[in-house]
Amino acid sequence: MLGEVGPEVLRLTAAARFANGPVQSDDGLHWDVTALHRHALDGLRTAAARAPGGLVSVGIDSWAVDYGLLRGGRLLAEPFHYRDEHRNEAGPRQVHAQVAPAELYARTGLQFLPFNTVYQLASDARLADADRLLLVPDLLAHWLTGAEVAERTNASTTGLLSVTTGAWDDALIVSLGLPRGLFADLVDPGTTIGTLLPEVGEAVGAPGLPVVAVGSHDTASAVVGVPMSGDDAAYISLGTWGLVGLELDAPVLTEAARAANFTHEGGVDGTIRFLTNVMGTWLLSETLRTWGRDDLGALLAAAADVTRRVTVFDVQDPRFVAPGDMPARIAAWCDEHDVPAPADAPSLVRSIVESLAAAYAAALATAADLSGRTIRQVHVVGGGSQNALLCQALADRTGLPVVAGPVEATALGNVLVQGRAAGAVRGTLEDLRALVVRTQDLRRHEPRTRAWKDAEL
Ligand code: LRH
Repeated sequence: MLGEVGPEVLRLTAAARFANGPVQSDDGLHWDVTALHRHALDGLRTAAARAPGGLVSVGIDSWAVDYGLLRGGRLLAEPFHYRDEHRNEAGPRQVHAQVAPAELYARTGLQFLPFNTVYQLASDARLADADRLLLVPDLLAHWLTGAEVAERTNASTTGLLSVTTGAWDDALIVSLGLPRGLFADLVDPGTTIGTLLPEVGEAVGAPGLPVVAVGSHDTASAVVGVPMSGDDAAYISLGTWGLVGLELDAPVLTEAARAANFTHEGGVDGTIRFLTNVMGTWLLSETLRTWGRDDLGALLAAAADVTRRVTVFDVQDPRFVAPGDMPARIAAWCDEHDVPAPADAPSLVRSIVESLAAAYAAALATAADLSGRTIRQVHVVGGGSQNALLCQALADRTGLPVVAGPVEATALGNVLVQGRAAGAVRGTLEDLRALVVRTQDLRRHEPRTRAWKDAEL
């Protein structure tokens, strides 16, 4: 994405878009990060050619938890993909035999997700050959600059960072038998990681371009781009996941928070994302993939016309995490729970939408209970914010206004942090978000029910 940032300007144009799917190999599910790197360089070349006064900097973000293992600066193999059912079974068992889940939570504040980096490492045979671990954005930054760093927001998703100090938890790393030298020095968003290696700068037409750390965890950048203010707003960063929660400045490390699986991920400017991972648009995209269709808009329009009551199923059932035939899995869930399975495509899509909205409403209620905050407004950002049927269902189920947008919150959060580092904009997150409000298209969905929690969940 090419971004333009100034005191009254915040604009993005896409320089390149490309697919990014899992690749199945004998030893498990992988990412094709080499292809991502190639596409990213193509995008950078296009952006550099289009930027009127040349590029000022580049910042990298991606999904969290996944990593490349290197030896002597070279990647040993394509990174594993976190949606691998088999790997996700083995890791937690091994780690919990060494350190109890309650202790992990007390030290790191991280929700239990079977694919947190700490669990993936426990079952990674390549570890013995590696001398460096870099999370995906850090790996790309390494290829661009030669530097090896660990950007702090994304590092917080490894399960190896202390929630109290924000530093690597050395004692935990040692007690899990992991080599401390594997983990690079931490850097904060806004820091310059390095400049493009001469051959990279030549190839993309931007010699000497600085690579600046941003919230390299996509959700950290997305939350920078949430047009919220005050402490009564909640957000849902809605992509393949629905990341539902609040921004806090102090952790809530209670047993209730652990039981509800609420996490404390590191945010930009030392903020804490107190949220839980709920299923996201993955259910819809895998359903369409199974059907061989790509007309989500038409299906949502048909789903909006469904007047029969549809089944609300548990979108958090682990069976929905891995790639596969979602319509069959949803039907199996309904059979097992003695409820009617949706009979046709529009009903199934409506059932997914209502089930997601119900899960988000429940997670918002839990976030409010656990933090003691009152939620008066819900922001939905990311690709899923374009799903008006879902946003309205959420407004109706919570009884709260839902503000949808921006769609590209992650890219906006990324360029805002770069813009601030370059001195093009100033201020706190509150100021950056005010710029989002002044410049971006937002859509408001008013609730059609009376009050919070009145709606049937
Ligand atoms: C969203 C996301 C989320 C993580 C998951 C692995 O893209 O980064 O915040 O939990 O991917």
